Formats: sequence, structure tokens, C-alpha cells
Amino acid sequence: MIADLPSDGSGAAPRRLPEAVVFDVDGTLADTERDGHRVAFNEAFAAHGLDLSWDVEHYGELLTITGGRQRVAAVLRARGLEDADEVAAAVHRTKTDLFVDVVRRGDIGPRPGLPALVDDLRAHGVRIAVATTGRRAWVEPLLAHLLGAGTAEVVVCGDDVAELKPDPEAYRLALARLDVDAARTVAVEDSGPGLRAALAAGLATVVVTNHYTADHDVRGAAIVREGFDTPHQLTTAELGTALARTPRARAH
Ligand code: XBP
Ligand code: MG
Repeated sequence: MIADLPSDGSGAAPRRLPEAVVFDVDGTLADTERDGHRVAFNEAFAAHGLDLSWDVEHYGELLTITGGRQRVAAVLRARGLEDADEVAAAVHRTKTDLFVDVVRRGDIGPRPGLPALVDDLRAHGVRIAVATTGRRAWVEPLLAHLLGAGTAEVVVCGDDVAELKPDPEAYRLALARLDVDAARTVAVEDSGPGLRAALAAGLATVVVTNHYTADHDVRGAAIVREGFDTPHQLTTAELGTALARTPRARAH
């Protein structure tokens, strides 16, 4: 049940709340990249005997290539490796297994302020979904840990789409599975490629930046913040203002 905010008696129309919110995972729900995925990639390179290691800064540059397998393949191809795609697929399987272990250990927590926002969304009856380019093998256990199993009623992963972000396919699929109107749905992202994917699917988008994405091009975002709890706690009502700030025409 979706409620409008009560009128303040000024005669102004009540502000609308979103019907659904679609969250990105990496960098948005949790800071997974620098000390999570990056470390697992490096361990996988070593396990496969590859002379490759990504430091913190270089990994940040590589994040413009979405999808772990695609990221590895691009780097191996640039090194002139003939069977880059096959090697990348094998390395990525190892990396996924390693990262599942990290997630199952419970080492990755939510970004500050996320649990309070999720509680507020649930209290207002706003539906919650996820659209990520990451692999379901680790996404599902991470969501169970961060949000509680079943909190996200729709979970679209990299496994489910032909084209990864910045292509809008993951967001379009999430909207179709939710069966909601894009014009009543807000996306929450952390990065430029993620923002472009959400905008191309017609979604008002809130960008919550992090260490790696603070200098991304976020033009078109309805709201840009440094954290869920900074400078103040992000609420369902503020997500509703993102809808009002996004031209309806974009949804078509
Ligand atoms: C995240 C990604 C993912 C992760 C690694 O982008 O591109 O590839 O970096 O996960 P977004 P996998 O936050 O825009 O979804 O190794 O499972 O791909
Ligand atoms: Mg992200």
C-alpha cells in the first residue's frame, strides 16, 4: 500500500512516494569493490599463475568496464593473450568462488544509513528490487546478509541479461518483473555507468557516491549524495522528490 505524504495544510498537492525502488549492489548497498572484489580478483590471478595484480587506484580505473569476467578479459586482451576470453572465464569462476566465501563469512556490511532507509521504505510499503551486473552466486547471499532474505522481491543479476550496464537491460528487466511504471520508480546507484543504465530505462535516479565514484559524471541524476546518512539520513520522502525532479518524458 502506497501512501502519499500528508498535506501540510498549505493547499499544495501532497508529494508522491515511489511505488518501488531499484537498488544497484556494488558500491551502492555496500563498499564491495576495493577490499572485496579487487582482492578476490588478485587471489584468482595468483591461483591461475597469472602475473597480474590490480592495485587500488588501477582497479578504480577498470571499474568503467562492468562485469568481472569482461573486466578480466579486456585486460588480458590488451596484454595480447590469444585465449583471453577462455582464461578470463576460468579466472572469473575462481574469483566468484572466492568472493562467495568472503560474503558468507559476513565480512561485508551495509553502507551507513542503508538499513534505516530500507526500514523506512518497508514502513511505507515501497517495493524493493535490485539490478546489478554482478553474479547471482554472491549477490543472493550478500542481499540476505545486508537486507534480510526476501527483502528485495526482484533481483536481476548479470547472469540474467545479455548486455551489462550502462545498457538499461537490467533495469528494464527489473521493471518488467516488478510490473511497475518507470515513472513511479526510483533507482539508487553509485556510479556513472549505473546512472546511465537507470536513466536509459526511464528511472529517476539518486546517486550515492563512494571512494571510487566521487568524480564520475553524474549529470542527469535527480539527487547526488555522498552517503545514505550524509549530510542527513536519506528517506522515502526524499526519494519521492526525485520523481518530481525527473521529467516524466524521460520515462518513455
Ligand atoms: C559492478 C560490476 C561487477 C563487480 C564484480 O557494477 O561491474 O562486475 O565489479 O562482480 P554495478 P562480478 O555496480 O554497476 O552493477 O565479478 O560478479 O561481475
Ligand atoms: Mg555499482
